[in-house]
Amino acid sequence: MILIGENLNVMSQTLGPALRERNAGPIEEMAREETEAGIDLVDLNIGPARKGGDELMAWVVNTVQAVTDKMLSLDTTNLDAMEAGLGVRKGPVLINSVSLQSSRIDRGLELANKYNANLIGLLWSNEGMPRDVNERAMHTVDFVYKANEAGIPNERIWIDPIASPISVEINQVKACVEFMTMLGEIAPGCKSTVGLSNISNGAPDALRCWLNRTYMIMLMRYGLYSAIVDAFDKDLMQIARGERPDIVELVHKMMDGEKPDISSLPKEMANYARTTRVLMGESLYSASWLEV
Ligand code: THG
Repeated sequence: MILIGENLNVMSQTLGPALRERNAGPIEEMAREETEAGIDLVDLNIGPARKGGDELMAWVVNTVQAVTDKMLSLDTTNLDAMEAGLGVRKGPVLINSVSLQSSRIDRGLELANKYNANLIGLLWSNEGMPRDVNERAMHTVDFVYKANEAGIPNERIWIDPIASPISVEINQVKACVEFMTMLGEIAPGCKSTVGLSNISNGAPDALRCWLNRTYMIMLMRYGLYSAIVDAFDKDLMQIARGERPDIVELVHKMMDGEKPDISSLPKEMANYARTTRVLMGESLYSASWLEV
């Protein structure tokens, strides 16, 4: 699995001000720490950055590429900022992201072509969030067709089906898993990615990691290529690196219909088993799902 570190973002209470003040120290430190934690790409999330986004993105790219050799993922909806970052980038790069919205897709694809970049195809359209697995499939076909027409081969496209919080709708959680089973057929050669922490948005902080890790394992079963993750969740990193086959086996067997006796499992395994049941929609999500 290719891991994209989510931690360098403008929502952060320390990094937000550092970005606005062009204070390089905390930004460099975060890029170094994510690199040491073992991520493969550093996501540079400057948000919508409507004012001065171009100058900001160029500054972040320069700041970060001075301290890490990792591939960079430029995360903004502002395509002027995207182009400014691409213009100063000296190594491989991922455009995060290009959506299907008619106001964005042509320019986004043009940038990917011009700068020979990889790109995340975000399945967000003029109508907003896809409603189910069928809309995700339709949007993927559209996106890949347009990208190919613009000269971008499938190998450079990473499709993101858009994970959404379990606290909002379990059917959307299931739709992304189902989508993963179809992607290889719909778009051969395309890669995949997903923002894992989205799934636990709104859940109590101490419990978010269980949802993030378990969802990753479920998507891994159908070949998830990469994920945007919390670089400092050590257990998640270990699972992604194949160092916890015991947990992966438990979750995958449950997806195949096995029903382990959860009360007889050790606490850690029981947590994964309970979380799997919630993410499969077999038991209701509540903020105390681990206790049930
Ligand atoms: N798909 C793609 N790109 C994405 C997302 C996606 N980029 C943004 C987001 N989703 C992934 N990045 C984050 C970054 C931070 C958090 C979640 C997802 C997060 N942060 C904590 C919080 O808000 O509580 C802590 C913030 C902090 O202090 O660092 O949850 O889906 N293509």
